[in-house]
Amino acid sequence: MKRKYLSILVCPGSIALCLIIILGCNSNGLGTYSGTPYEDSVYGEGAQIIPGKLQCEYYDQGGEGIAFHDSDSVNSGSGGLNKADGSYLHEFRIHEAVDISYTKFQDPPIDNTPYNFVEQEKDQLYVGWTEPGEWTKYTIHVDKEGTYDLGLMYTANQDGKISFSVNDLDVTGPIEVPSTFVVADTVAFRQWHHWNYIDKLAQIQLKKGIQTFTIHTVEIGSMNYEFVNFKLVN
Ligand SMILES: [Ca+2]
Ligand SMILES: [Ca+2]
Repeated sequence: MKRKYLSILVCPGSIALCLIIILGCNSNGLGTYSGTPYEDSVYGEGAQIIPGKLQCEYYDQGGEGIAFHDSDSVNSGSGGLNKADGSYLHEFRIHEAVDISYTKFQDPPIDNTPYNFVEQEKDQLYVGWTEPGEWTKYTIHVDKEGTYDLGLMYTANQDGKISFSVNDLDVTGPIEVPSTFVVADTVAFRQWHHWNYIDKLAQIQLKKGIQTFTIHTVEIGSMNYEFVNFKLVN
């Protein structure tokens, strides 16, 4: 909910009315940002709590240019690769442009190959089909002020680069994300499905309270983002 304030001051010694118009002061403390935490019938906890795991698929509500930027207007995962069938996993944010899929454990394997660098779980939603210039934004509730290591659960078809912003300020610059390509895997599409976790991709400072966090795909893309772990180090 937005509150707008209009203050009119009569300046001493002047016939002019000084109008101080403070527009767009959002009651959530995020200035002019109009996005809101994601919620649906399964997830209703509001802003994601830090420290903890930030689920990449729960980027804010608010649409293109506000809560995310995507290169096209369709979801290549939900309703695309994963045909609409009434299920939560196949229809998750189906009408939004951000491309979302989920980890599939099956035979023959997809996300459950021996080529995973770390153990992964099934049915984990993730943001995929990423391209340079795309981003997703999250309202976060930072419970403890301090220094945080950021860990990333991801796949990368090639070496890529991402960056992170807090309250729209770039706090990391471009960060290299190592490829998870495995030559020994001869199934071409699975080069997007070798999961890896880096526990200290970046280190950032966070103040306590409600703020925004943004994941930017900077170079190459073709990365899948499952979650970002915020670990308080001091
Ligand atoms: Ca898309
Ligand atoms: Ca996830």
